[in-house]
Amino acid sequence: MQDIIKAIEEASIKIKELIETGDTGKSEQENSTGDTQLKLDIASDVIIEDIFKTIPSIKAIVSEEQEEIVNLNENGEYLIAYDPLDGSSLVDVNLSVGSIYGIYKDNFDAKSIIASVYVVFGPRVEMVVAIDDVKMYRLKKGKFEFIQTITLDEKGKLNAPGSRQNCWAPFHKQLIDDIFNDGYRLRYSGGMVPDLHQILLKGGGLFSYPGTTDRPKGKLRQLFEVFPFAYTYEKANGQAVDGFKRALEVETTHIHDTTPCFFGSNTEINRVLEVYKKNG
Ligand code: FDP
Repeated sequence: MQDIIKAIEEASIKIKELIETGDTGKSEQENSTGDTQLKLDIASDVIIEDIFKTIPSIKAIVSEEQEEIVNLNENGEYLIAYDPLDGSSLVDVNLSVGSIYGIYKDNFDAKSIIASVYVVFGPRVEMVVAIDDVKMYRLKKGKFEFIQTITLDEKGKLNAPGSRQNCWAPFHKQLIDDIFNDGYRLRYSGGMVPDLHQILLKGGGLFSYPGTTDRPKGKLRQLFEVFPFAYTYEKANGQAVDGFKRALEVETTHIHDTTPCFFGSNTEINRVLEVYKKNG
């Protein structure tokens, strides 16, 4: 596992350089979800794959930017699903973006996730590693230095409601309105990594990306985005659900499957579960 964390650190230093100097334009290609890939998405994917290929303990990898699983070492122990540069369309407006890594054993599914890492590229570069607990490191002079352990409070103050509001179910709209009416503040940049990082570091709140009339199964990808952050939130004493059950109980039938998802501290997630149980 330490080799994998080192590999992620190495890749992140290169991706930071790429973000600072690379072309933010579109490529000619689409990924399997139908998003037009940016040149930065493709270049960061290559950086990560090239480094993971040198690690003997990795059995196979799958990237959000690629159609298929790439088998690396038959006797390797770990499977890694990663989103090389989540929110990459925000680089041209100079907002924060991130990489997400889910580390699995045996299968690419929720039951098999054993660790998760994400890296935020903002004014600073920070890496958050969830194994038994959740530890944050910051890049300083070329090295990642331990900063703090992250734990969520029981209740937070932030509300980050994703997706198209005109496609929300009326009960979902009511839930979000009620949360704002209770005094929560809106915090939503459109980058999942910095938005979830903010809620983790400010003690709590709610990030939601529900099923909508245009996307009944949500937008966020299970293996690359939802399960890794669900693992992190649970290890930080928070919760992650699909509206009805733990996100880490959602079944995966295809590596690029999506799911509705809600991440937050206990008070807000219990509120989501109650409303969805009544209406869903
Ligand atoms: P993006 O499309 O820019 O890659 O991964 C999908 C994602 O960004 C998340 O980072 C972000 O939270 C979400 O989409 C934003 O979607 P909406 O604009 O639909 O809320």
